[in-house]
Amino acid sequence: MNEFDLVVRNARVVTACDTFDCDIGIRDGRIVQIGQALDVGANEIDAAGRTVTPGGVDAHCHLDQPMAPPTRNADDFDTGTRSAACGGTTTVIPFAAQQKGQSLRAAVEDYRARAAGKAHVDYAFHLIVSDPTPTVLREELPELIREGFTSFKIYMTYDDMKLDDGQILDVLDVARQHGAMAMLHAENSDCIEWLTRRLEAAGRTAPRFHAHSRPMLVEREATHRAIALAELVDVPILIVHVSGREAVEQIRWARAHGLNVFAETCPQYLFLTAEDLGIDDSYKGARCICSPPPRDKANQQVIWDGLNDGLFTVFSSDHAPFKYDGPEGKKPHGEEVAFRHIPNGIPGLETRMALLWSEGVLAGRMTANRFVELTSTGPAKAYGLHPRKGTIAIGADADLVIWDEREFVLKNEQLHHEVDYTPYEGMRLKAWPGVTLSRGEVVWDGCVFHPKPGRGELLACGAPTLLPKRRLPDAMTRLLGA
Ligand code: DUC
Ligand code: ZN
Ligand code: ZN
Repeated sequence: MNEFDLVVRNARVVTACDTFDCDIGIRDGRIVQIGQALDVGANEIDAAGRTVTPGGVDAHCHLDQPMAPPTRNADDFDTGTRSAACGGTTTVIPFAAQQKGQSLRAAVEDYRARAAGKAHVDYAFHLIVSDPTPTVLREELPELIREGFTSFKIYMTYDDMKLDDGQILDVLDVARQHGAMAMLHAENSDCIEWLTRRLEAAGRTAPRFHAHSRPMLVEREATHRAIALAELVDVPILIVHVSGREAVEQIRWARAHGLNVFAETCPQYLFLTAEDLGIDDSYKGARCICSPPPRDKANQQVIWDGLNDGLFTVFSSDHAPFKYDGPEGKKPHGEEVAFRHIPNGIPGLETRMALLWSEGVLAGRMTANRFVELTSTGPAKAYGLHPRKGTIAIGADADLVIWDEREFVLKNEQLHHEVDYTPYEGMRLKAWPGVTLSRGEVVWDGCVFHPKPGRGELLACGAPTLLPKRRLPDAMTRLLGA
C-alpha cells in the first residue's frame, strides 16, 4: 500500500513567508509530509517548473443570500464554489444574513439549508447582524460564536441592514467579550441618501451617478466613526472593501495610535475606476456598480501601496453576483432603472487570484509571499481557519493551486459563474490556476471542472489569530469592573 494518496512532485512552494522546492505528500486530504524524493504515491502530479501556493481563501463573497424580490444572486453554493474552484479558491466565506425581525439562529439555519449538498469546496459563514435585539446580543450571538461562527458584518448603510452607533457599540461589545471579529461596511448612510435625492431631483439617475452619490468622504467619515467606536469598546475590527486614499488614511492613523484595525480590499479597487460606471448615461455602467464604488487611477496606486506595506490583511473578491440581463439582476423586472434601484455588486470569485498573481506578482508589483499572505493566510488567520487553511504545512488541508504561466485574454465565456459578464472582459492575463486541489482532490485541472456537489464541508471557525491572546483585564473590564 502507498503511504500517500497523492504526491505533488517537484513543486516550487510559496507560503506567506518561505519559498522552497519540495515534494508534497498527501493522505486523507491532509498534507502529511513535505520533503525531497518522497516515496511514490497512489497518484502523482508533476509540478516541475511550476509554482504551488495554498488554495485561496475568499473571505468575502455573497452566494444565494436571501434578498427582496425580484433581486436574486446569480450564484448559489453550487455555481459559486464551482467558479471558486476553477479560479484557485478552495475556501469561501459568504454571509448568513439576519433580516430585521428574524432571529439570528433562524438566519444561520436557513443558510445552512441553502448550502447543504451543493458546495464543491469548503466554506464557512460570517453572520450579518441587522437586528441586535437583547436576545441576539445576550444569547444567540454568544452561542453562535461558540459553535464556530466567529465573525460578523455590521452595515453602516442600507436601510434593511444598517445599525445606528449605539447598536454598533452593543455588537462590538459582544465581539470583545467573546473574541469574535467584527467586519464593518463603512459608508455614511444619511450622506448617501441626501446626495441621492439631490441627484434624482436634478434628473441624474444613470448608473454613473452611483459613484457621485457615494464619494470618498462618506467612506472616510464612516471609517473614522467605526474606528472611534471600536476604540471606545476596545476591540479589534476589520474594515471591509476599502476603496482608496481617504479610508486608508484613517486606518493608518488608527494603526499609528496603536489600535487593532485591520483592513480588506478587493480587485475592483485595483483594476476599475468610476469611469467603468459610465462616461455617459449608458446603462451598461450598471455592470460595475458596487459599493463603495471604484475610484480613480491615483487611488488604485494607494491600494497597491497598502497591499504591499502591510496595511491590508485580506484581499477578497466581494463577489456579489447579479446578471446584467434578466429580471433578477441589474435590470429589475427587466427594466433599466435609476441607479438607486440597481443591485450593488460585481462578480469576482473566479478572477480574484489570477488577477493578483498576474498583475501583482508576475508584473513585479508584489512578492509571491505577500500574494499568499493576502489571498490565503491572512484571511484564514483573521477568521479562525489557520493553520488548517491558508498554508502549506504538515497537518494542513491539502488545498493547493499549481499555477500555469501563459498569456491569454480573459473572456466571460471561460468562467464558471452564472453571471453573464465579467468586469474584466478583455484583460490580458499572464497566468491561471493549472490545477486546484481541495483536500487532496482535483477539482479543477486547468481545462475541466470536476464536479462533486456536497463534497465541500461547513467549517467551524475558531478565534481570529492575527493577535496574541487577549491580555486581561482590558480597558472596558477595568471601567465597568465586569
Ligand atoms: N457591500 C458588500 O459587501 N457587498 C456587495 C454590496 C455592498 O454594498
Ligand atoms: Zn459591504
Ligand atoms: Zn460584500
